[in-house]
This record gives sequence, C-alpha cells and structure tokens, in this order.
Amino acid sequence: AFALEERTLRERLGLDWPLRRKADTHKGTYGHVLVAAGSLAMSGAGLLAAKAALRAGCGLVSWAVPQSLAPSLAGRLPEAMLAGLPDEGRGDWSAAPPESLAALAAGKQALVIGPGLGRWEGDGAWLRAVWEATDGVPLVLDADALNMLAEGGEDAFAAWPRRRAPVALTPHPGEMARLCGLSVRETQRDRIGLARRFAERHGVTLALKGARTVVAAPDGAVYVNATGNPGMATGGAGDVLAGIVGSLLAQGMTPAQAVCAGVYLHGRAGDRAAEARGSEASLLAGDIIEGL
Ligand code: B4P
Ligand code: MG
Repeated sequence: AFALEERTLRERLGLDWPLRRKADTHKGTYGHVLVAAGSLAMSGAGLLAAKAALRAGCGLVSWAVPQSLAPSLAGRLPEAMLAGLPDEGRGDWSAAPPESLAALAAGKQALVIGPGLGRWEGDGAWLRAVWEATDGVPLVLDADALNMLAEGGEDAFAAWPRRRAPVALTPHPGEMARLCGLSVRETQRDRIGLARRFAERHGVTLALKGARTVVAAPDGAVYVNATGNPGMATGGAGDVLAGIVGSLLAQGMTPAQAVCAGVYLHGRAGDRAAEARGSEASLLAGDIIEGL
C-alpha cells in the first residue's frame, strides 16, 4: 500500500498538487455536483455535504431535499441551488420518484447520495433505479445509501449492472461490515486486504474510513491516509468527506484521484481546524469545512 501524502498525490496519482486554478477560467470549468442528502431528522447532514462540496472548489452545487424541508433550508446555504422532491409532507425520501432525481442529475458532473437520507420500505429498489437511470454520472454513495446497497448482501450487489460512469463508496467500518456481511471486528482485522478485494470485485473506488482511512481502487492499488485526528470522530464528519469527494469528481478528477485527494484534504482540514481551536475533542464537522 502507498502512504497517502503529497508526494503520492503528485507522483503516483498524477495530480498537480497543491490544487490551483488557472487565471482564465469560469465556474463552468469546475463542474456542477448534485447532492441528494438530508431528511427531516437529519437535514444537517445534507447541509454539511453540500457546503463541503462548495468549499472543495466545484463551480456549482445543487442540493436535492424532500420538498417540505425546502422552505426552512432555503437561505441556510445561499450559494447552493435547492431542489425539492415530492414527499407527501413527510420530510423523507419515501415518495421521491427515482426518475425525478435522475432528471436533476442529468448533465451534472457528479452525484452524491446518502448523508441523512434515512431508510424506508423499498429503498434498495429505489437506489437501484437511480443507479441505472444516472448511468453516465460519476456517483458517490455514503451513509444510508451504503446500507441500501448492503440490503441483499454482497452477492446481490455484485449482480447490479456495471455503470458507464465510475462509483465511489465511503463506508465507515460499521457500513463496511454490513456491505460484506461481517462483524465490525472482522472488518478491522485486515482493512487493506478487505478494501482491495471489495474494490476489485465490484469495480468501485472505496474509502474504508476510520483512523488511517484505506483507499482502494478497482485496479488493485491501495493507499493509506496519515492525515486526520480522533477529533473527527464526531457527527457529520463523514458527510463532509462525501461532499468533498463529489466536488473533486465534478472537477474532472478520476475516481482514484478524487477519493485519495478528498480523504487527504479532509484529514488536513480536520488537523488544521483542531489546531485552530486548540482542541481535538471540541472539533465539529462544520469546523472541518472551515479548515478546507
Ligand atoms: P453512524 O451512526 O452511521 O455514523 P455516521 O452518521 O456515519 O457519522 P459520520 O458520518 O459523522 O461519521 P463517519 O464515520 O461516516 O455510525 C456510527 C457507528 O458505526 C458507530 O457507532 C460504530 O458502530 C460504527 N463505526 C464507525 N466508525 C467506526 C470505527 N472506526 N471503528 C469501529 N466502528 C465504527 O465519518 C467519520 C470521518 O472522520 C471519516 O472520514 C473518518 O475517517 C474520520 N475519522 C474518524 N475517526 C478518526 C480518527 N481517529 N482519526 C482520523 N480520522 C478519523
Ligand atoms: Mg457517515
């Protein structure tokens, strides 16, 4: 496995690091990401992911939410465009037609699904329909979207159709355990081997999160991150990572570049924020966004 450090981002992953903008550019150069995240009980997860995407540099962010949340969320993030999907007044995603979400995703350079989405009856089929209808859009799945994937077990996921555009998954060990049908303890025993096998088998780029996040690419390459701190074990930190990765994908990075750079930057931002605050324990997910 390669150590995820600046030299690796430059030499192994071919990124022009540190990232900088060319003078003669406009917002269209940096991509448009659609973030499908948040529900009544977890609207903050969507806010964090959408805001992190903006701070990570993409040109435009659209944020899809259940319709009845839109009035209270409008204005919380003025830089994002808000889209409300049908929810029959419940503030959840159970009535949101997959084809409506796919229509919003058309023409975007990345789609992030999962933070604060919640679960509902039939959500696995819903995700599969979105998966197929957004075949050409690079996809980041996190949080409840991963739990939906895990629904039928790893073999069921293996039978999902391959997409034209790449897929990145960002499970924490609990989500990885569900995806693989293992206990969390088993998941942690050989993080590198497990992540590598999963990425190769399913043709996805995977970030297995935690202290020393492991990134595995479908070609078998594995990277181990060294940035970040235990202060990042706090609600919403993962939602911030999902937004960052979506933003970098929208800017045209390959999935391996976007997940590696995203994981590295997320940890650096968390380290910087903990230092600025003078405390790891007091770190909030929003501080990581400011650290970007
Ligand atoms: P959920 O309740 O699903 O938590 P969440 O909403 O996904 O939280 P969030 O999005 O903020 O955090 P995430 O982990 O995605 O699940 C939590 C449960 O999952 C736990 O109760 C536990 O059962 C299980 N679980 C989660 N992490 C585990 C672990 N490491 N070991 C065993 N069980 C675990 O994202 C957090 C972000 O912060 C990631 O990017 C991560 O890499 C980073 N981070 C966290 N701790 C870090 C550390 N010590 N050093 C560096 N980075 C760290
Ligand atoms: Mg999470």
